Order: sequence, then structure tokens, then C-alpha cells
Amino acid sequence: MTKTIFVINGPNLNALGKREPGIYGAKTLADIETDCREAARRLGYEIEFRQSNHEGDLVDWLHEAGDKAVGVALNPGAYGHTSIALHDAIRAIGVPVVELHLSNIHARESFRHTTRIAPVATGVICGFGPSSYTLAITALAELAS
Ligand code: CA2
Repeated sequence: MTKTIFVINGPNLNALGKREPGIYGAKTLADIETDCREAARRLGYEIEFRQSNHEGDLVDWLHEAGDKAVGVALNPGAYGHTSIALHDAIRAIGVPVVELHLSNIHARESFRHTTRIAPVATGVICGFGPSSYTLAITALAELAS
């Protein structure tokens, strides 16, 4: 049985730790990847960790995860507020997807309050900084057990 959780990151998350630490924290995406691998290892899972600034890459990786993973932790970045393509990709795959955000998108600008992912996600975690990632991994591991 596959024991892999995909962690997929959208646009601008490669810039974490370099700008706006007041909103997103001081950790880089590489730091968060290390946290994810450690959390998954403790739960008996492996992590496939990816980031792209390109919507089509994210769609392709969701399809790939549908074949290879027990679930997906997805920080869609700003595409989460706009992308019907990501919405449709999640509908097209048969594994659970947890939408996550570092920041509490509901406490920010109104254009961040809408998510096209939440209606097709298994659940949503936001506002816990880098812990949003490890909480999502814990939830996916519980769903898969
Ligand atoms: O809170 C989150 O995790 C977000 O997905 C982060 C996105 C934002 O568009 C979403 O509304 C919420 C932004 C990704 C990182 O953008 C940066 C901007 C400036 C400096 C560093 C990163």
C-alpha cells in the first residue's frame, strides 16, 4: 500500500522567509519541508513536497497524486481564491485533499475570503503558520488509517 502524502504549494510560496515575515512567519519553504518530513515520518508516511508558480503544474501534480498518494496537503496560494482549474482537478481525483493556508485568510482582505478549493476539499486548515502544514498531514494520516 502506498504511504505517500503529497504536499503541493502554489505561487510565491518559494519567497517565504524572505519578505512579509509579519504575515507568513520567518520560516522558508525548505524549513517547512523539513517539518513536514519529520511529522510524516513519526506517523509512518513519506512526503512528496513540491512548489510551482504555474497553475498547470499544480493541476498535473494533483492528477499524479490521485494515482500515487493517500492524500494531498495543498497550499494553493492565491490560486485558491481564483482557480476553477484546481477546483476541477480536485473533483477529478479520488484521494482526500486538505486545503491549507499559513495565514487566516478570513481575517485578511475580502478578496482572500473566497476559496474555490474549500467546496471540493475534505477540510480546510488556515491561520496556524507553518503548523497548518503539519496539522494537515496529521489529518490526512488519520483519514488514511
Ligand atoms: O496564507 C497562505 O498560506 C496563503 O496561501 C499565502 C499566499 C496568499 O496569496 C494566500 O491568500 C494565502 C501568498 C504566498 C506567499 O506570498 C508571499 C508574498 C510576499 C512575501 C513572501 C511570500
